[in-house]
Amino acid sequence: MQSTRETLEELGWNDFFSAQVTTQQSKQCQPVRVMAVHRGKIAVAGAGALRFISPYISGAGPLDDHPTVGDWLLIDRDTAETVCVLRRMNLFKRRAPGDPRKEQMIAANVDTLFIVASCNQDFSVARLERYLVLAREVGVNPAVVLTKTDLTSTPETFAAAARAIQPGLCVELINCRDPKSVAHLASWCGRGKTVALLGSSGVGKSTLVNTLRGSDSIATQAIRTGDDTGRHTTTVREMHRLARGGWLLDTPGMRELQLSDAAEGISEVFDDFIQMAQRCRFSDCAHGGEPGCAVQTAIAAGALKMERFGRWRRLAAEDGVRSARRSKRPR
Ligand SMILES: Nc1nc2c(ncn2[C@@H]2O[C@H](COP(=O)(O)OP(=O)(O)OP(=O)(O)O)[C@@H](O)[C@H]2O)c(=O)[nH]1
Ligand SMILES: [Mg+2]
Ligand SMILES: [Zn+2]
Repeated sequence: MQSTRETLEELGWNDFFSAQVTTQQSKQCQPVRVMAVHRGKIAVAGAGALRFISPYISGAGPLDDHPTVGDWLLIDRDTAETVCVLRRMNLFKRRAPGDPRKEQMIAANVDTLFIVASCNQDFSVARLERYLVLAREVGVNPAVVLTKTDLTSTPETFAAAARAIQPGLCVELINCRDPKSVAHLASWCGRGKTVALLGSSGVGKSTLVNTLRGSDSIATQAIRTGDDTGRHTTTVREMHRLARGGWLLDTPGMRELQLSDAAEGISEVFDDFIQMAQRCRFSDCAHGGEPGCAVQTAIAAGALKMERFGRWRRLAAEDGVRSARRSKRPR
């Protein structure tokens, strides 16, 4: 029989979380991790079996106080009511689709992010950059996982485009359906570690999780032939266990990833532009044709790419507008 501590550690428990629990709380409460978020209920696992509880916390305030997948909660030993969400190592959020004033939590307490995209006509550098900005902002180590290498004769072209986004970025090429091709990805996901998979619908997130687990328990579905986009098959954010002990967090494909308050992430991913902009003559240079603009000079000389400049401006403008709008909101 393994101890409670060992069971919790397999779920990702560590000193960061245990240090937050008071002696009083440890008598009355037990820690559990949110394994899945369903409509109106959450699945949690701890020292006991998996069970479903209400996501409701009495007295909870803003969105961040509520549980999301990957969270550690303290629940009452008698009533199973959630007492609190423990402070997170990290939290992935985005602007809620359809309502830019709201945020949506994606996942918490993630060790590695797999940014999943496929080697087909749905591939987009701009989209990869958005996910990468999110990972840098949140402070979680990312790897770009490019799928469907079996369906293209030029997988390296896709990999090169992804690698060009940021020096040192880890880019993996795989066929999700082939156990041999995906096996090495399991090394990111050791005992108690959580790897979250984010990406558009149809890129193969669930297929990858199934193959790594040697199972077909998660539903997958063929993509549309016209434009290679997916059919939004996965609807639940859910953690899946690997035999060797780690966790893969499968998520529903995102139509759009609208970032919120991501200035730091943007400046990390576009560090080449940030560095160059420091050499512009005017400190408030908008790089739109001002005299002495180092950015435009570098673009003209071919040292920086025009398309990348456009994407950087778009992300920065989007983030600036959002952050300004938010800071005006009454608290
Ligand atoms: N040939 C090939 N097909 C793949 C690969 N990865 C996924 N597929 C297929 O692509 C389709 C979509 O895969 P899913 O795993 O459902 O995609 P998903 O990212 O989970 O999509 P959502 O749940 O909608 O977000 C399925 O028919 C898979 O069999 C791959 O590497 N090669
Ligand atoms: Mg899926
Ligand atoms: Zn400039």
